[in-house]
Amino acid sequence: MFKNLKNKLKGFFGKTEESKEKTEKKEEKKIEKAIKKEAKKKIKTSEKKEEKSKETTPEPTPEPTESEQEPSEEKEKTKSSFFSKIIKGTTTLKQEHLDSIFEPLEMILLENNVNLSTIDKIKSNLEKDLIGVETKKADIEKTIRKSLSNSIKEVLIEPLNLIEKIKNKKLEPYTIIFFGINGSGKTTSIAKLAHKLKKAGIKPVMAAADTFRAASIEQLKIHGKKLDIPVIAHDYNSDPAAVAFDAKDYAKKHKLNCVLIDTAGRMYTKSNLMKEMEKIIRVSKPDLKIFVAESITGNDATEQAKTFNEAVGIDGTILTKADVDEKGGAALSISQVTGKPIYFLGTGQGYNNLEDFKKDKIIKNLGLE
Ligand SMILES: Nc1nc2c(ncn2[C@@H]2O[C@H](COP(=O)(O)OP(=O)(O)OP(=O)(O)O)[C@@H](O)[C@H]2O)c(=O)[nH]1
Ligand SMILES: [Mg+2]
Repeated sequence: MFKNLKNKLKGFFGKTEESKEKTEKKEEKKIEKAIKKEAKKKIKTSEKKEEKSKETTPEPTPEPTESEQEPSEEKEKTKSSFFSKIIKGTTTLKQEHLDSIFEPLEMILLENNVNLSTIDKIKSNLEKDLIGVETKKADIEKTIRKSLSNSIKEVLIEPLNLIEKIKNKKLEPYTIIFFGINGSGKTTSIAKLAHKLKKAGIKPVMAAADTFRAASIEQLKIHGKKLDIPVIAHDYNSDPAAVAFDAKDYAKKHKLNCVLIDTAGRMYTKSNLMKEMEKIIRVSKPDLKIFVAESITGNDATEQAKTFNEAVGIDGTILTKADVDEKGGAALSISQVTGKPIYFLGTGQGYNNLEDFKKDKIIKNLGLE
């Protein structure tokens, strides 16, 4: 995840590195020239002395060739780096400095699926953090890097410890419902989470409340068999709300701690399907409503999160297929747009490929630590 965004940010900051190298080389050249000039002068004065003693007319001092001339101020300007163009010596950062810094950064973020409102939020965080700050030219890269890292951390939302929350619910089983568009990774994520919970000493049950898609019930039953976790199912085309209700009932009777409800993939634009979703929620009274989205779909995933949130209210997101997403902007955008945490990242097809969402890890993946 973030491979592309990380490289772009590296390039953005790398410009100062490049400039450091250039400046050093320039300095070396200057010294070399100064030594050569000094040597020439010495030769000339000794020649002059010789000539004077011979009482002949001295030769005119030759003009330095173009390559020997000191670089003009204009040349210095065009050669200077992106950041050093903005900062001279020690500078107190102002809005216009921030605007120049943000212009290329905005392009990088846009190209990597960060949506506009999230970019605005990062920008305003950067402004809050940097305007009025006194920085030296030599420290500017570090200052901006740190501030960008803080700005992104402010946009990302980490969840509370889900395992603790489930364990702390004593009287009733903790109920989680999963929804999202077709093929986003709901069923696989439920199986991965069930496996994680079981490893943590929690006893889950899975509810096959996708009674619509062919083979969906068998798919969940296969996971249940492999993981040795019970699955509650009715027939195809039966009422999904009734399946969820029965699974909860089964959990209570068998003293299981957690119910994981799978639902059919639905387009958020279909109002009848969203109404059905509302009914399942009303009947199962979940503690947590998890929206499942594919990270690779970028701004589409962000748009879905917004619409699902408005329709049924989401408590958090699982972002799947992060293993095949090189951009990663959806993680930033979905957090910002919904104001709800990302619980997990799906990082592959195996049962262990469900990573806790940690801000520090994201910052590390972005190369911004
Ligand atoms: N690489 C990768 N593949 C994943 C991940 N999560 C799910 N998949 C794959 O995505 C495909 C769809 O996953 P499902 O879990 O069936 O998706 P769904 O949302 O339940 O699909 P519907 O029930 O048809 O709406 C499967 O081939 C999964 O193996 C992930 O994190 N990484
Ligand atoms: Mg499914």
